[in-house]
Amino acid sequence: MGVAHSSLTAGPDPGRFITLEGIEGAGKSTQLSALERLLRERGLELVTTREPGGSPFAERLRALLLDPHSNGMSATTELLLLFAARAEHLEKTIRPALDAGAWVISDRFTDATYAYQGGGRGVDLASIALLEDLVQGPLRPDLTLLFDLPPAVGLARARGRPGVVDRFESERLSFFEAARAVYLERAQACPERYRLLDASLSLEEVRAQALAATSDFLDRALGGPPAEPCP
Ligand code: T5A
Repeated sequence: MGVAHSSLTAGPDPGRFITLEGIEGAGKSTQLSALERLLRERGLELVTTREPGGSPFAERLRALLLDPHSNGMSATTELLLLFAARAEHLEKTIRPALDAGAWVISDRFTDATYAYQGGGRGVDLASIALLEDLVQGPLRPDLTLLFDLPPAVGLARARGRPGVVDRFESERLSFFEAARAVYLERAQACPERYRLLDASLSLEEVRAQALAATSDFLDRALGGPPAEPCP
């Protein structure tokens, strides 16, 4: 997916923020176009975006973060670069869209930091929470679709594609096992926000689950104000 794209006009309802999460090869990017179609068919203005990245400068930080030549970067440097990219992404793309009444779907957001840097790299989760508050204020996703599958299956899919294996994809299996565990813990702690999808199934079955979860959320969201976010 490229940098964010949109057509913005103010709507009467506040925009909602949807994130797609899961380990490598879970199928998030593949299913994004079906979700996009669903929202547009319901007449919603929509911005699709991704992390790391989603604004011009954040995309430059993404290139640094994914480059295999950046190996050896300390976990703290990686964490701060991710939140620097997120600050840009929020300021240049996400907040303007939500403020204009558009809906936003982001392929990854801060849950990925808890999973990869917290679970995978062992960064203290409280430090991540501090940066989250600093950079985001109270903003949290309204809905998170967690594409869950065994890391071995996801990695086989991701590494089976042509092209260079990026810095994260070349991590060991235990890194992704730890990331998955954090994702699942977070989803369990906040069932109001997360929808857990079985991403090990076929493309069509995963799509059906993603569309059903989003459709259900749409019905509730269009009928009332946003729910209180989990802390
Ligand atoms: N990161 C990111 C952090 O460490 N911390 C952070 O805070 C953030 C925001 C981003 C990297 O940055 C890290 C995490 C990532 O490692 P990326 O390239 O954007 O790098 O990584 P991903 O988002 O993981 O992208 P992937 O492409 O690997 O995963 P997707 O999008 O979940 O998978 P997708 O849709 O591209 O599918 C992968 C392959 O599997 C096939 C597809 O056709 C494709 O070939 N596939 C299926 N095959 C069979 N059955 C299905 N159900 C399938 N679904 C997809």
